[in-house]
Amino acid sequence: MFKQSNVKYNGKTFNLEGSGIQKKETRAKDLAGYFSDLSAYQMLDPETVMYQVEYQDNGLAEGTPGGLYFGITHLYPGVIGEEYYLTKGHFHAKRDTGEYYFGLHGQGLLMMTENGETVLEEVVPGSVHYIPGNTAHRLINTGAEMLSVSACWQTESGHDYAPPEEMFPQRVFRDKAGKPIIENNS
Ligand code: PAN
Ligand code: ZN
Repeated sequence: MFKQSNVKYNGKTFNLEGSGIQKKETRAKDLAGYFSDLSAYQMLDPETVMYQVEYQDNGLAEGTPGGLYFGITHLYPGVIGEEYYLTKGHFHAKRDTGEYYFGLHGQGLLMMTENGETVLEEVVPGSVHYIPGNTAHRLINTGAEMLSVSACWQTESGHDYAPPEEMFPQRVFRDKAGKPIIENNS
């Protein structure tokens, strides 16, 4: 029997379409403590949507062994002070579970930190990124457009949103030439 998948990726809008698509928005008010320039952060409307994650509800409860989830993150472009917009970032609650990210649109960085060592991979359309287990990971939008990145992770993984300064010892700012620079947390 031939059957069509009930979810499709739209390559023009970079969105998922079909049945069972869930959407989760993260707003400025959800990111208290994540940016270094507190006064610039406080000037932002707390309701500003910073990023959206859409994912297929495949019926598996988080924690189910053996399954996978598929989702797409859309991170808006911008800076707070001179620090680029970013996702919260997290460890997986089940630490030793990895994840794949795949760049769809825009330009950014994938920050990965394990044991205090940070790697920043450039995310562009078509780039494939393996995030090993035990590694805190977040996206940073260094471009002028929406950064859209798909992800596939285990249903068992869960998310551990540890305090950002415990996960990431470095930050990415826009320099005077408009290019990303890395700085250590002070
Ligand atoms: C991604 C992230 C997504 C949003 O799907 O959950 O990019 O980032 P935060 O969860 O850090 O807010 C993923 O890594 N899942 O495991
Ligand atoms: Zn993850």
